[in-house]
Amino acid sequence: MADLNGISAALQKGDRNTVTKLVQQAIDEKVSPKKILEEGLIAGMAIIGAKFKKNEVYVPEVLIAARAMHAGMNLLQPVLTSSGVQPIGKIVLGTVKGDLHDIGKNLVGMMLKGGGFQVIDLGTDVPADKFVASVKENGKCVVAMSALLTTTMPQMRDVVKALKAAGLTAKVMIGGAPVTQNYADEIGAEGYAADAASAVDVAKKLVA
Ligand code: B1M
Repeated sequence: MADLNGISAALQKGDRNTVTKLVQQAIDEKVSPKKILEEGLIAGMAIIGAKFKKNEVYVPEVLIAARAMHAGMNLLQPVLTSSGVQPIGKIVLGTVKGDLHDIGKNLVGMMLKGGGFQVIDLGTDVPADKFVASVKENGKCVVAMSALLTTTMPQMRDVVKALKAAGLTAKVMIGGAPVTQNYADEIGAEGYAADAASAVDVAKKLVA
């Protein structure tokens, strides 16, 4: 019988072989892909996110859990697509222009995917016009920016301005080691998250 709790538990351990086996078994038993996603993969990732927030697990554990999540998602994706399950929102994610740090950004992306979002990852060193073009292309979405350098933080303000100048109403959330809630307020970004797990909560509020 399909073992959704087992999927969640294996994902938390970063055991991608077991995740793969149990997800395939659930698919074969015709369990709804939405149920496998929500009660297996997303449930496991939510627990990892909560533990990460409380410093009960660290970056390596989150990365191996995310790798297991990807293994499960790879099997689930075609079934999800054919059964019409929609993501809860779209996120255009990137590290701002001049900044090559992507470890935190990637973690945020993985947690957002784990939280049920579709993530369009523009990579690092992303100029304002690329964010703008992606929002135009993807329609309703949240723009999520990461910056690790005090010298690149001002790029976030430029992106907010560029979105406004282009007449786009996409909400913006920001994060990264030097970034603060005060800075988000100052530049008119609607959301700020201190870590990858909180980023999921903030993104959910912004699409609500
Ligand atoms: Co760079 N670097 N680095 N670096 N680097 C820092 C950031 C620095 C603090 C080191 C130091 O001096 N103590 C310093 C910045 C100083 C400052 O501006 N205040 C620094 C510097 C100066 C530089 C260079 C300028 C060095 C040089 O060349 N002279 C250079 C700049 C290159 C560039 O970007 N143009 C540079 C280069 C590099 C490497 C390429 C070597 C490498 C990056 C590799 C990579 O990312 N692929 C690197 C690294 C690894 C670091 C440190 C050591 C680690 C960063 C990291 O990945 N942390 C870092 C020192 C440190 O932080 N201890 C440092 C782990 C990661 C999980 O955390 O990214 O903070 P973090 O993400 C967190 C949160 O911030 C948050 O969630 C994540 C998970 O909880 N978060 C978000 C991040 N983005 C978010 C977005 C959100 C929400 C939350 O919403 C959208």
